[in-house]
Amino acid sequence: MNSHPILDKTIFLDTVDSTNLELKRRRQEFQDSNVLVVSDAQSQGKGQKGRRWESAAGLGLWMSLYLGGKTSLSHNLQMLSIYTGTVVQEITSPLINDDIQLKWPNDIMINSKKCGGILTELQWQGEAIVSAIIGIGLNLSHEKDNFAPTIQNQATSLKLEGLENPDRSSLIDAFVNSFFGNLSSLDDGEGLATQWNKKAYRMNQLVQWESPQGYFEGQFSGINARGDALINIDGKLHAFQTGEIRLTEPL
Ligand code: BT5
Repeated sequence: MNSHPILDKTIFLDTVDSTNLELKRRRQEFQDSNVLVVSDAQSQGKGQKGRRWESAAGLGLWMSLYLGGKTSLSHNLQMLSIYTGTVVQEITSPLINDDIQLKWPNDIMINSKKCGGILTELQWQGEAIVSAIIGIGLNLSHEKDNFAPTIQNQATSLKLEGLENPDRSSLIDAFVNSFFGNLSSLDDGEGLATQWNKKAYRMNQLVQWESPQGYFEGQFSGINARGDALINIDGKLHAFQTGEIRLTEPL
């Protein structure tokens, strides 16, 4: 791990298909730098597994961080997402009265509604990770009807949660300072897991769990030092690298 990696450049765009895609296209140009791209709007904001991320103009913080080779990337994808979630949690918590929670693997939750999401993608050369792109979407100024009807009951924004005037640029500054300032905590998987677990959504609660291995009900027991989700199913602890807690009411 480089002792003090820094952000080399920030690029502001009015609109783009996806800030993750923009960085992927421009990887040759950025080489081993660390670059942040922020866009007012995204026409094809991406979630995981080809899902769509609503990214209307001026309503949110839509940005992606490219980490070139200067920042040693010996970490797994899960831990980069986990770390990024704790950073977003930390910088947003002081702004509102409610608890901001982290839903495995990559959601920012307030009052059981989704306020943000993280999409981390790694670029490989053979066995080595050569760069990472971490996309962060955070809903800032949405009113309820700014969201598509299909997600109105499960999405929220900082404004809807009581922050009168969310300020995008101070959030960007806070994110960059905290992300690069605490990067060494990525080397301490146990510590990071402990920190994440304190803020975990549905911790120690019964959850419905959907994964490639099947559909389960069990008690969510946080994450381990690799960022795997731990689910207690019939008294036995299982570690999952993929899967999702279904966004339904508590059982
Ligand atoms: C995520 O995916 O939560 C990752 C979202 C990452 C978005 C950022 S924005 C900057 C960067 N550039 C990109 O193109 N992407 C990243 P996932 O867990 O798959 O959640 C997607 C699901 O969340 C959708 O299927 C909807 O149900 C819901 N959703 C879509 N837009 C939303 C929004 N703005 N707020 C809350 N929920 C939303």
